Amino acid sequence: MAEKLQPGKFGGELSAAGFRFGVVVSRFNSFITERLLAAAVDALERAGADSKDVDVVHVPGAFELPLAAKKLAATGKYDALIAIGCVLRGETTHYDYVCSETARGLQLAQMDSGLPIMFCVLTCDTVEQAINRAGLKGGNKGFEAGLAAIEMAQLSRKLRAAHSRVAPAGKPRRK
Ligand code: INI
Repeated sequence: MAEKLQPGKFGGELSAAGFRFGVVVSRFNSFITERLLAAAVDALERAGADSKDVDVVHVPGAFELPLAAKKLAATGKYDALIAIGCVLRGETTHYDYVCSETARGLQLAQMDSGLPIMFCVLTCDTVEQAINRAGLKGGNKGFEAGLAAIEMAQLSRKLRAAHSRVAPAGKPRRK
């Protein structure tokens, strides 16, 4: 059934059926990242994504997430990506560089490609803080990222459809 769009009111539902997702996950601090990954995939599949429509790519550390995400986006195969990492503060300033460049790189990849990329990178002072966000007191940020990916995939599809209805490619509608 054709979906009715109300002018100026768009939202993304939480059904993942028919969408394709890519998950990029860092092996650094894998005790945490594998729990985030399991929860993200669980969210996608519980919402109806087919397991063959969810690809998982591992990279060494969080710093490598942006390039892998950019390359996945360039395949044109996915409706949304999820980038998963865990950066823990150490004794030096290394943490700050890894955090800021990972966030900056992922946002750049997202804006350059136009593909939604979820930022599921924990940036914590302690292991305890990370554990709490990977399935303990603070819930699981991987599950939240899975839901956000579905919502953004849905929203992107709707906005694309709405845009192609009101403005044929290359002919922006004038007021
Ligand atoms: N990578 C992480 O994902 N988390 C960390 O906590 C971390 N620390 O603390 O060093 C980390 N470093 C590795 C980095 O992401 C790169 O893989 C490495 O520098 C090679 O480019």
